[in-house]
Order: sequence, then structure tokens, then C-alpha cells
Amino acid sequence: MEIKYSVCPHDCPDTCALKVEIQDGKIVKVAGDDYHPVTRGVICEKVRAYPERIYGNRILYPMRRTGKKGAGEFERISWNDAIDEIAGRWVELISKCGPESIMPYSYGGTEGIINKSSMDRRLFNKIGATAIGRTICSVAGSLGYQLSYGISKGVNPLDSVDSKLIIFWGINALETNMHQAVIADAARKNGAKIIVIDVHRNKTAKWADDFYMLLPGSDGALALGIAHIILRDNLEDKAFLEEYSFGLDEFRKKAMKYPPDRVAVLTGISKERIEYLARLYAETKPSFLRIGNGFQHHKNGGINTWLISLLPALTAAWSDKGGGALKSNSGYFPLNEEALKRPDLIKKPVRTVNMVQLGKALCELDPPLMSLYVYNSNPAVVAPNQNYVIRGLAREDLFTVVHEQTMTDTAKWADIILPATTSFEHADLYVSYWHTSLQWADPVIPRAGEAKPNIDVFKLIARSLGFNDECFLDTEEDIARQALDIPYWREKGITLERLKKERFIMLGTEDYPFERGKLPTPSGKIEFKSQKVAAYGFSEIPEYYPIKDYISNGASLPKPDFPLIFVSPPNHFFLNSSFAGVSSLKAKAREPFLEINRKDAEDRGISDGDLVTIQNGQGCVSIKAKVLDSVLPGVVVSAGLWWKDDYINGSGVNALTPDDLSDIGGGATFFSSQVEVKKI
Ligand SMILES: Nc1nc2c(c(=O)[nH]1)N[C@H]1C(S)=C(S)[C@@H](COP(=O)(O)OP(=O)(O)OC[C@H]3O[C@@H](n4cnc5c(=O)[nH]c(N)nc54)[C@H](O)[C@@H]3O)O[C@H]1N2
Ligand SMILES: Nc1nc2c(c(=O)[nH]1)N[C@H]1C(S)=C(S)[C@@H](COP(=O)(O)OP(=O)(O)OC[C@H]3O[C@@H](n4cnc5c(=O)[nH]c(N)nc54)[C@H](O)[C@@H]3O)O[C@H]1N2
Ligand code: SF4
Ligand SMILES: [Mo]
Repeated sequence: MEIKYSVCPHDCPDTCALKVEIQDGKIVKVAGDDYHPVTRGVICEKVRAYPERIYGNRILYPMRRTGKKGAGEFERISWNDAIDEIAGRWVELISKCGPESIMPYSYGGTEGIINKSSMDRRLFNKIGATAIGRTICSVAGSLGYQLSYGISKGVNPLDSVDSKLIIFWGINALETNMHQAVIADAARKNGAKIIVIDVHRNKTAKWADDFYMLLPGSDGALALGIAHIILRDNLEDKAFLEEYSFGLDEFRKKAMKYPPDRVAVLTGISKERIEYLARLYAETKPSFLRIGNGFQHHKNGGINTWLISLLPALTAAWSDKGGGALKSNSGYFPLNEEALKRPDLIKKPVRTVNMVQLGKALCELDPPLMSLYVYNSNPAVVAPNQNYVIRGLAREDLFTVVHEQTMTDTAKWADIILPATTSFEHADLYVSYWHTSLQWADPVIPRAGEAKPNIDVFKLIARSLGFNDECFLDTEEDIARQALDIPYWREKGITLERLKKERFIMLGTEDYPFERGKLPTPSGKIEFKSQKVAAYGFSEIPEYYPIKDYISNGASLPKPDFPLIFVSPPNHFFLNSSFAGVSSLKAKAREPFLEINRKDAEDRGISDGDLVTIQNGQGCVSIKAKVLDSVLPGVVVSAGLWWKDDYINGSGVNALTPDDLSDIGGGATFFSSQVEVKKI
């Protein structure tokens, strides 16, 4: 038995350090690294099941489509043939239709910097391919938070153990950020109170001390209501605000328009409960707001995140260790993006497609996209407006390449499938968007079959296309060195050599956003008023815009036809759509189901366990209903992201989600979906 160390590559805030047990060259157990101060030997059950994922249904060699598009019939070919075919088709497309007829599509399959965003960007920049805007996850919330603080930096989660009030706002931490829940539990043992604000009673809400169930997308109204009470009752920290904030006077006028009785109507929370929450927040120190992705997947998600992120400024929560907020901590990891991605290789400006609107891009773009190269993503399952995405992938004249570890719903639509290594089979550099450790992982097992890491494939294609730039020869270690080659890392004495020796390096918290006078906002202060937001077409003082002002999917039909808001958050047992092909995890997750409130169920003659259809102008999903009081009337919830065949009618939750864009940043609006539910 051999013990080796690795890093979890998945798109999860925890970025766990892993301890891997290996027998006869095979992984037999994946556990948490006991030495890592955040992981502390504990990981989720998804990654504990990894041996099944590595040695289960892997794609082991390159394949070419033999049957009809989407039929899933393929023949084995050699790597040489696969690369020749891809390069050959692209050379032809570039000369006939121009380089912008080719487009990459990727997201967070691996969060390793090297295989996520280095050689791929170089190659597609050099080609002059259509660019992809990677907006599917967190852009609206990140930009919203940055309107306040100028950068994605917040509380070091390890410090939140000292907090006395922890609010999980739109985050199902127990399932999606488990180590934050572990830390919160330790804080609770020291007397902290844990509160959850969410649209349904999820696992985290059941575990918390108090739960506020509100109407989808009404978070901005709640934040204004809390601000109203704090300012009305003189509970704000005047000295802190005087020194570190900008635009408070005008914000105060706005907040005064949100008294508790009005906010109660907008949010569905009673005015007494709103009063209680605001006082508790203002009077408990340190207070920590863990801001999640839930509400920023609505059409008003960016501005709502801005509003929520201003609350810790009102109370000067930032002044205490363990106090403040945390949306994303990616700002602690600046990298040398120019060296990684080589934007200088772009010869002339190219068009950009928003990844949220893949169906539209494939079906409507003029001049059309003629080739799609998918890696690190499973758009047939994860992208909104699924039926439109499938219509695009089904185009006979679209040359689709999918580089994958397993036979996903997207891979079935490929013309060429390429086998990808897992993170245990290749080296990479890892940052986290939650904790503050930089990590390195070497491969710990041999590559499965003929699988190759992303960067190797991009290098082969570059060579085949005759690209001689030296950057197409770089190894993983070359790229990692380039990524860290900026003053930030040099000043901290952090090099690849040191990282490889130490495996992980924890950064300090000296760069907190409230660091005196150094905020990278236009005013240099926390902004209650923003000039930047005008660029998105909103007023300089944050306002609450209800989602119903934006809702448009199924707009061709009158709104009363789709009176329910449909929320489809991620699944405890899967990581987005990854792991939804792992049998033991699927068995634990049982089957997809819909949570519906008793009143909505009664109105529709639906009983617990009935089969129902969820429908709107875009699609229809057949599913089992659970009648519960865990959601408000008017709201239905179904956790994703099962693969399509696991639904009775072969249609997943994203058949119902809109490809409309969020208020700021062009983000995804998965949860602002309108539907009707009917008994089958
Ligand atoms: N087990 C597991 N962990 C994961 C993932 C996974 O798929 N599975 N995915 C990873 C990824 S990529 C991400 S981005 C994160 C996402 O993890 P989170 O930040 O937790 O975000 P979500 O789970 O999308 O939504 C969180 C909660 O917000 C609620 N919500 C929906 N609309 C609203 C609203 O209007 N207001 C409020 N207050 N709440 C609302 C949802 O019901 C849900 O309970 O998790 C990561 N971790
Ligand atoms: N309805 C609804 N839809 C959602 C969400 C939701 O909450 N509700 N969440 C959204 C969010 S927040 C996100 S981040 C997206 C996530 O969407 P994706 O980033 O597409 O996430 P995954 O479903 O995990 O798919 C990643 C794929 O990459 C593959 N992969 C892993 N490592 C490698 C590698 O090294 N090389 C290659 N070539 N492939 C690799 C995996 O096998 C997997 O199939 O989904 C979004 N979709
Ligand atoms: S998915 Fe998240 S919690 Fe699970 S091992 Fe990976 S980083 Fe840790
Ligand atoms: Mo995400």
C-alpha cells in the first residue's frame, strides 16, 4: 500500500487536499489530507466514491462517430487519426468560413489552472476562433460584490470560527461547501448562532438554528429592509462608515423606502421576523455573511448581491476577526493571465458567445458556427434551455469534438470523442475560491487507456495546425512557473519549487478588503453608490428590482399559464452533472423529484408521490412530486443535475430554465424559471 497526495479538481469551494491509497498501481481509497488545515482529513461522499469514477465507465481511446448524430455509435481510432481529422477539418473551415466558425466550450470540469485555462486559450487565440464568455456560474454575484469592494476578497473562512452569528444566505453549505459548515459547527460550540436564508428548507436550513424562507429573487428587498431598520434605529457604525464608505446618504434615502411592512409583502417573511433579524445582525459581533450562488442565479442576482454585501459595512462587521462577508475569495490568487492565456496571439478582434446561450449560438449565429470543441463541461445537461442546446448539437453540418472522461450526454453528440485523464493522472496547479491555500498535485496513477490531459491535446492540435510559437511546447511545470511569475507571489517568496516541496501553502489574510484606504473601487471606499453600475444601465444607488419585471421564458404565452417559480439547485450526491453517472451515488440520490407546497398541490389535485409534468414554453419534465411544506406556495424545487435518461421523458431540469441573462455580467438565470405543474 502506498500513500500519495493529490487535490480535488472539482468546481467546489472546498478544493480539498486529498490522501490517496494506492495498491498495485490502482487507487483503492480517496480520503482527506489530515495535514491540510481546512480539509482536516474530511471529504464529501462524492469524492470518496472516486475509485468507481476512475475505473468505471471511462472513455479509453479516441473514437469517431459511425451512426447517426446523437445515436452514440462510435468506432475506435488512433490519436494520430483523431488529431489529423480535427486539424484537417479546421484548416478547411478556416479557409472556407473563417476561423470564427470554430468555437471552444468549457467550464469547471477541472479547476486545475493548467488544464482549465492555459494551453486551450493559447490555441483558440492563435486560431482566432469565436471566444466564449464563461458566465454560467458566478459572474453576476461576483460583479455585484465587486461593486461594493472592488475585488473578490472576503473573510478567511478559517477565521469564521470566531464568529458569533453566521448567516448562510442563498448557499446550501452543508451540501455545497461542507467545510464551511464544519467551521460553523465549531463556532456554534463557542456560542455562535447559525441562520439560513433560502427559498426552500434545504439540508442546511434544517441544521441551522433559524431559517428564513423567502420568495425567489426577493433578497434585495430583504437587504434593504435590514438596512432600513439599522439606519432607522441608529444601529450603524458611524465612525466606520465615515472613514470607509461612499454614498451612504443617498443609500439611506433609498433604504427608508423599505419599511418592514413593505418588505414583508415583497419577501414573504413577517415584519416581526425581519425586525428580529435586523437587530440580531446589527447587535451580534463578530457577524459573518456567507453569500452563496442561489440568489445570483436570478435575473436580479447582480444588484441583489451588491445590496447584501453592503450590510457588513453598515455594522462595521469587517472590524472584527471572523466578521464581514465572503462571496468568493478568488481575488487572493492573482495569476499572470497574459502568460497563461496569451491574448497577444489574437490577430484581430473576435466575436464572443455567451456560454449561457449555446443553443441560440448554434442555431442562430450568422455567420454560423461550424465546429464546437467541448472540454471540461457537459453542456447537454448543464446549460439552460436544454432542448435548444440539443437542437444545436444535432445539426448535421456541425463538426463536434468532445474531450471527456466518461460518456456524457454531450459526448453522445460528438463526431470525434477524445479520452481525458482525471486529475489523479495529470499534474496541475490549484487555487481555491473559498479558502486561501495554493496547491500542487503530481499524477499519482498511470493514465487510463490512451487518455491525455487537456494541455497535451491542445499541443498536438497546435503542432498539427503548424503553430510554431514556443508557448505550444510548454510543460505543466513551465506553465505553473509562468502563472506565478508576478510580484504578488515573488514578494511572498512563493515559487513552484517551494509549493512542490510543501504541497500546499496557506496565504495570510493581510489583504482583507477593508484594509485601510486600499479598496480597488473608483472611490477607494465601500460603495453604497456606484458609477460603475451605470454601465449596466442601473441607477447609481442600488434598488430592488423584482424578478417578475424580467421574467420572459415562455413569454409567447400569457404569464398566468406559468404561475410557479421553478428552482433547480445542485444535488448533494453529484457535482453539477459530474458523478451523475456513478452508480453508487445515483443509488443514494434515488431519483429526481419535485418539491411542491401543499396548497399548490391541492389546487392541482396532486398527492404525494404522484407523477407530474413540469412545463413551460420551452420544455416539459416528467417527475415524481413530493408534497412538502419546505417551499412557499408559488415555488417548486427540483435538485439537478441528473443525466437526461434518468428522467421519465428523457428531459432534464434545464429543459425548463431560461437562457436569459442576469442584470449585470450576462450571467445565468437558472432559478428565474416560470412553470406550471400538472398531474399526469
Ligand atoms: N454537492 C455539491 N456541491 C457543489 C455543487 C454540486 O453540484 N453538488 N456545485 C458546486 C458549484 S459549481 C457551485 S456554483 C456551488 C453552488 O452552491 P451554492 O452557493 O450553495 O448555490 P446553489 O446550491 O445553487 O443554491 C443555494 C441555495 O440557494 C437557494 N436559492 C434559490 N433561489 C434563491 C433566492 O432567490 N434567494 C435565496 N436566498 N436562495 C435561493 C437554493 O434553493 C439553494 O438551496 O456549489 C458547488 N458545490
Ligand atoms: N439547472 C441548473 N443548471 C446548472 C446549475 C444549477 O444549479 N441548476 N449550476 C450551474 C453551475 S453553477 C455550473 S458551475 C455549471 C457547471 O457545468 P460544467 O462545468 O459543465 O460541470 P460538470 O457537469 O461537472 O461537467 C464537467 C465535465 O468535465 C469533465 N472533465 C473533468 N475533468 C476534465 C478534464 O481534465 N478534461 C476534460 N476534457 N474534461 C474533464 C467531467 O467528466 C464532466 O463531464 O452548471 C450550471 N448548470
Ligand atoms: S467535491 Fe468539494 S467537498 Fe468534495 S472532495 Fe472535492 S473539494 Fe472536497
Ligand atoms: Mo458553479
